[in-house]
Amino acid sequence: SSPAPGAVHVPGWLDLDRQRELVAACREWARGPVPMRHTRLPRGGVMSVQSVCVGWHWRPYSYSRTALDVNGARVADFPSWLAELGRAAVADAYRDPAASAAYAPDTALVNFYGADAVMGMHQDRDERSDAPVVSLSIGDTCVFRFGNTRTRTKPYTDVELESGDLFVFGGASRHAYHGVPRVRPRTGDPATGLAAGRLNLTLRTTGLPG
Ligand code: MD5
Ligand code: FE
Repeated sequence: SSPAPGAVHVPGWLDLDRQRELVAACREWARGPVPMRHTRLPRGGVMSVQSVCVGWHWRPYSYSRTALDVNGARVADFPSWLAELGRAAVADAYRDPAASAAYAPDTALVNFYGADAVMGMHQDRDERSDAPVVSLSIGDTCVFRFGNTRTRTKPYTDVELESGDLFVFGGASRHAYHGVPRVRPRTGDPATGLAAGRLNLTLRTTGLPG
């Protein structure tokens, strides 16, 4: 379904095997070269979500190859299979072969939400590209709050994102405010390999050279 122009929600897009593969890959990335951690905010806060990056390292509010705010290591390379998964996601969401063939994500942000983790309303503005963002959810269901491009408040639409769901944010939705006000504990299937919590992978195009 499409809650706004350019935004497409495809429930159950990832089968259980694919979810298990992604959980296993995220476990490896979480170990290093840059460990998964709570990102520190410039004003001294710490995000309740834990994150690890692939391809490019995101810190508030820029991308780099090395994680100078964590351990100084270079992040893991962005694998070609992940770009291929992104193209398949865009193809299925938009049903537009040209849009999917041109899709070349170069970074993934992996977010892990424990039972009490939340993400406040924000825009994703650090990418120098208008390419869509591909979001994949595994584990516990969450409430995803999909807002507007002007304010972090109403109007917004709350959408339940379940394990296996795909969401693609492009076009006019690319710069909408959004957040995760709550996770629904123990709603996920441990057969994904995730005993508890929610995992979200977002594939993005930084627009940065090389
Ligand atoms: C999540 N992550 O569920 C979300 C999925 C983040 C973040 O928000 O920045 O790590 S990405 C949702 C997204 C991306 C780009 C645009 C819009 C939503 N949108 O217009 O609503 O952990
Ligand atoms: Fe975001």
